[in-house]
Amino acid sequence: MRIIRLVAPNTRQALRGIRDRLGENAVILSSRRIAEGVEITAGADVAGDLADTTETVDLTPAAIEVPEPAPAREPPRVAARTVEVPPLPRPVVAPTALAAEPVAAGDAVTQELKTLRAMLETQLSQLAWTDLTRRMPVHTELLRELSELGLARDLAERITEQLPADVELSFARRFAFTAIAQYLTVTGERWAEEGGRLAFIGTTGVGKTTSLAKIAVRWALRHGARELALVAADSARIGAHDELRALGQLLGAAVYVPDRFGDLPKLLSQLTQYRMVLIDTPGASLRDACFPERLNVLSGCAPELESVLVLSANTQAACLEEVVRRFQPASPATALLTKLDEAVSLGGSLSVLMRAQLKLSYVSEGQRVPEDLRPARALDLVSRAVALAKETGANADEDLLRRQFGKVSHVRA
Ligand SMILES: Nc1nc2c(ncn2[C@@H]2O[C@H](COP(=O)(O)OP(=O)(O)OP(=O)(O)O)[C@@H](O)[C@H]2O)c(=O)[nH]1
Ligand SMILES: [Mg+2]
Repeated sequence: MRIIRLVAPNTRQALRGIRDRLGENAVILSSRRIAEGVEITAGADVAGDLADTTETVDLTPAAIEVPEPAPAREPPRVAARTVEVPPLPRPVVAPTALAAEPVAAGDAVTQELKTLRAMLETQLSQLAWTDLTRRMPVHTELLRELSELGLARDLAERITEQLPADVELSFARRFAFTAIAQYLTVTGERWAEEGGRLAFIGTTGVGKTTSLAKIAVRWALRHGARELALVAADSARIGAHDELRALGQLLGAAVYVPDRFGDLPKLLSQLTQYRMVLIDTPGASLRDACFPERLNVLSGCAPELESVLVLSANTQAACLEEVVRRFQPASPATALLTKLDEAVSLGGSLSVLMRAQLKLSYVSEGQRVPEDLRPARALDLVSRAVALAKETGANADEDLLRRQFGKVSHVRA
């Protein structure tokens, strides 16, 4: 590798100097401000005599010899015959549109610097990832496999960093899967034994009412319906009340319909004789004006009322993160994961649960009531995530891996 330590009055000149000497593939190894301006050390893989050389370049005005000005010469005479200049091609964009957004010179430089910086960062992370792959092949293989499960980057890093340097891949895998299972908290069959006051909350169509029905039937099969009450608090969807009335009738359970969502606290205080109270809430569109108000009502009923955040496993992890954030005011401590049967990857949803420290109660994997519901078991879910990745042939993109984990390896280096 050819290494150059370059001093220049400013970053722009320093970067240009580096690019001129080392080319587009230069990688910044360090940079710092000094009294003369900036000092950047960069390297690039070059062949020939310059390979494995180190050089110091000083571009500050004091270091550069200013050549004597050349003696003034007669300006060259332009030939008398006129030169034919071809007409400019017609602009593709209307001139007014061009004039509307003039690019200031400063902006252009800033933009160029940003591009250059992004390019250099990408190259640095690529170099660092390649280096880590060579030095710690088991760790990088594990990072790749965890990415293929859909596990979030920070969790994959946290797990991999705990492994010793000379570890075998089979041990590393077992360690990682056990770690994920430990980070994932599950409630077990707490509700089925003790009952509770549960409000099923979540965005539209995720399976709130279906999951409520599954839990109601399971409770009725185990304890009978005498101590079971269903509360139809979804007045947003046509037919939502009827669904719950029909379920109540089928099970022989009491059904209550509050006039307004805000009446929930009062209604709950009247339902003390029931060991299991299951509340169906409207599917929340996050932009709905009533949404924050409903969350306030629910949080006002805590801790007697437990808000259960229903999340669909076939939703992108970034969307799930957003949903968890938006429902935070209702302080849900528990989640229920639906539509596992429709998910193509599970690591993302599990990462969201782990990050938010939401305890997972049940998982739902189909529409059948009550069959397609089972208590969440952490190791089963990890196995399921692995099986799904194999089934779908998930393949971590090499470029993405470099960009994601290159920085980690740089820190380790
Ligand atoms: N494949 C699959 N479908 C499910 C699952 N859970 C629920 N569904 C289906 O998803 C659709 C919506 O379910 P609902 O229970 O009505 O969802 P919701 O959250 O109550 O919907 P809104 O009240 O409209 O917000 C229905 O067709 C359910 O049968 C599941 O685990 N897997
Ligand atoms: Mg519903």
